[in-house]
Amino acid sequence: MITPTETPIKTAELLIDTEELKAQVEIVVNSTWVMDVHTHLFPAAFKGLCLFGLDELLTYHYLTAEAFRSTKISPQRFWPMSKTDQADLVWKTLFVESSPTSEAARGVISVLDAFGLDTRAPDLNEARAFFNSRSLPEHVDHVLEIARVSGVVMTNDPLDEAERRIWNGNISIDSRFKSSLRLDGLLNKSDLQTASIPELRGLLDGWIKQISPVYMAVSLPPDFKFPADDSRDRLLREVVLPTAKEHHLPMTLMVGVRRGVNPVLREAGDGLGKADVSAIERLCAEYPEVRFLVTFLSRENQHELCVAARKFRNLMPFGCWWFLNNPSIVLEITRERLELLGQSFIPQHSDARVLEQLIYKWKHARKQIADALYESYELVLNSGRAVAPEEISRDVTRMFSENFNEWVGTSVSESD
Ligand code: HDL
Ligand code: ZN
Repeated sequence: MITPTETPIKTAELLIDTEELKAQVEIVVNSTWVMDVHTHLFPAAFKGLCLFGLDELLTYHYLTAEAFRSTKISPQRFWPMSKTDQADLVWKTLFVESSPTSEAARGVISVLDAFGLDTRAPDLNEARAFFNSRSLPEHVDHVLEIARVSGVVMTNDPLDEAERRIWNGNISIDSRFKSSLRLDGLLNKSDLQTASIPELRGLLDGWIKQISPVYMAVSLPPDFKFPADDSRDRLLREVVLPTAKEHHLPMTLMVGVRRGVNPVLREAGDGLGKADVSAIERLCAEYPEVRFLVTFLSRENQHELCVAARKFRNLMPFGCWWFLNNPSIVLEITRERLELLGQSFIPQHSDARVLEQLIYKWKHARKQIADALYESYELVLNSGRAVAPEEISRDVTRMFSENFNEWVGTSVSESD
C-alpha cells in the first residue's frame, strides 16, 4: 500500500534552534498521511454498517457510558429511545449541563469545529441538518482529507450475518478500506469449536479468499495464557497460526479486555485488566516466522510491551487502545516507546466506529505524538546531534505508515 507523503520539507539545514525544531516537528506530524491500522469503519458500500453523522457520533458507546453517570435516565429507559432522542439526551447531559472535558466529548467538539459548526449550540438542530445534507461519498473523501488518513483497516467478522450478506453480494470496496479477519467468534466463543480442524482451516481459507485481509486479529482477555490447556490454545496452534504462516498474514493481538463487565451498558459495558505479557513473548518465540501486531488495554502493561518488543523482532507494538486513547496516556506511552524502541513501533490507531471520529482521534493523537517526538529530538540535540527536516519526515512516515506497510507486505522469515 503506497501512502502519499505530501509533507512539506524544509531545506536540509540542521535544526539547532529548539523553537524551529518544535515548529518543524508539528508541521511534519500534522501533515504526514497516516495508515489507520485498526478501526470499526466501513465504506459506503456496506450501507447500514457505514456509520456517520451527528446522532451516531453522540451515541458512541464511550459517550453513553459517560452520560449514564450524569443523567437521571436509566439505561433500561435509554435503550428503547430513538437514536435522535438518545443523541439529544447525551448532548444535553455532557455538553450543555456539563463541560465536555472527557476525551470522547471533546472529540465531538473537535469534529463540530472542523466543519465550522456551533460548539456551544443549545441543541443539535443546526449540526444535524448539516450532516444530513452531506453526500456520503464526498463526505468520506472530505473526512479522510481533513484527518490526513490514507487508509483504514476495517474489523471484519465473518460470523456476523449482516456483514456476510454484504460480502456475498459481490460489492466493490473503496480501496482505502482494507479488510481484516477478526476471529473473536472462533477463538473466544464456543460457536465453531465443535467443527473439525480441517473444517476450520477450510473456513479460514475461504474467508481469506473472499475478503483478502491484511491481517487476522483477535481480542484476548487479561487472563490469556500461552501455552494453555484450553480450546483457544488448540485452535491457535492447529488452525489460526498455521493459516497465518501459509497465507503470510500477520496476527493482530489485542490483549486485556474484559467483556460484559456491566452488560446493561451493552457495547459500553466492557472493562479491562492487566494481562500477562510473557504469554505474548512465548507466542513470538514459538512462531518466529509469524509477524505479530500487539496492543494491550492496560496502562500497566505498556512498559513490559516495549521491553518484549526489544526481545522479538516479530513483535510490533501498536496504538494506545480504547481506554488508553487519552492525551495524558498517549503522551506517556509514546515517550516510553521512543525511548525503548526508537521509531520501530506504530504510535496510534483510531478504533473509530463513526466516520467523522477520524477527525478528532487523529487531531488529538498527532498533538501528543508531536510533543513526544519533539522532546526526543530535543534530548538528542542536547546530547550533541541536531536533526535535519528530512529526517523528521523519514521518522514520522515510518511510524505512520511504513512500519505497517512493511509488516503486512511480507512475513519475517528466519533468514531475514
Ligand atoms: O475489540 C475491539 O476491537 C475494541 O476496540 C472494541 O471494539 C471497543 O468497543 C472499542 O470500540 N474500543 O475503542
Ligand atoms: Zn476495536
